[in-house]
Amino acid sequence: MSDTIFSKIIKREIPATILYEDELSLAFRDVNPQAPVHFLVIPKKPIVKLSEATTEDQSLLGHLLLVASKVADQEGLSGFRLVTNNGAEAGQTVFHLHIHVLGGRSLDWPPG
Ligand code: D5M
Repeated sequence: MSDTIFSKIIKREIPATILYEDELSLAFRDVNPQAPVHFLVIPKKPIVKLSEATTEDQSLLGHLLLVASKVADQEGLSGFRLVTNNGAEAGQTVFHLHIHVLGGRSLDWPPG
């Protein structure tokens, strides 16, 4: 996988507002927020998209969900939404797996 903007954020080659980091993951604010609180949770492992994850990544994927919930709590969110765009057709623009976490306003359903 070639370097994406997110691997540059992991390596601190470009700035980001980092909310949480551990050995497996990073959470930082989305540069183009779609809600009052909008951050991304990414694995440090460069998985291109969810459909390229394997059973080897099972515990890592669970870890990302728990990080999303922990940081949402840190951000004062009780209700929040997780979104993962898988592939260009679904709106994915950065090809390093990421979970959007959105909250701080009421969210419509179904999404667009
Ligand atoms: O979402 C990719 C998301 O990544 C999109 O909401 C903007 C965000 N983004 C892009 N570049 C940056 C930087 N440099 N910092 C923070 N956030 C960024 P997708 O699901 O792929 O459409």
